[in-house]
Amino acid sequence: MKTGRFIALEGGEGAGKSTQSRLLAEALRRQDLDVVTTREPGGTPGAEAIRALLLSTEGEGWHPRAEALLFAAARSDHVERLIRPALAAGQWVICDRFLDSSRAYQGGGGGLEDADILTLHGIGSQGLLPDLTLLLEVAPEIAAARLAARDPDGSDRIGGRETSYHARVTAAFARLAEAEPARFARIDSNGERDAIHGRIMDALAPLLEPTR
Ligand code: T5A
Repeated sequence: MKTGRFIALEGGEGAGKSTQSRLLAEALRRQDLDVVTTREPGGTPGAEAIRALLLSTEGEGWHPRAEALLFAAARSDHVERLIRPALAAGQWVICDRFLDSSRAYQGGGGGLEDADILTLHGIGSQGLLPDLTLLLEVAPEIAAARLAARDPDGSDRIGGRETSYHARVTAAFARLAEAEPARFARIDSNGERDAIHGRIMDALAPLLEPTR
């Protein structure tokens, strides 16, 4: 069976994940690779419906455990219906957020046990992991300035959280990357888009080598 490559981009809000996903997909397509871009929560109709529930500002909000279940359910549908079939067809899947967002946000930010989040991932997605996880790391004030420039008064249920929550998320991402250096590449994501893209292509070089 042909197998593609699975690349996830992770990091806090405003780190530039969507921007860099797009630039990466364009670069890989220029190398004649078959590329699918997708995102979490979302990526399939069912998972996008769950995304709408998660991001809604109506009602009482979700407890971290309920949130973790919803993210895992969305991911399960996404993996089953989009990611695994694309990989089996030999496509490169570039995913804006994946499992490590649950580990950093619901775990690091929300206080859930990492083992519990991994258990949910085992049940929902049979433990699928990316071949490479690009952790985009940016100074908080730079991320905040980017988000303010894009959307001066925007805030949703998930994004609109206090500074200490985001600090815990950032620290959790760093711990995850330190624990699995073979799966993670930490990308300095301050500065210009093209310079960051260059760092990402450098990190991806070992994966591209066998396909040339
Ligand atoms: N979540 C998600 C969980 O809690 N658990 C989970 O399991 C999962 C999967 C998702 C929320 O859900 C949470 C995490 C999030 O809180 P979202 O709307 O998808 O919400 O939020 P983000 O993924 O964070 O998306 P953002 O758009 O906010 O951030 P990005 O994608 O990192 O940044 P991007 O590329 O959109 O850039 C932001 C702005 O900055 C500009 C862009 O043009 C854009 O305007 N920009 C730059 N400007 C200057 N220099 C650069 N180098 C720039 N790069 C980008």
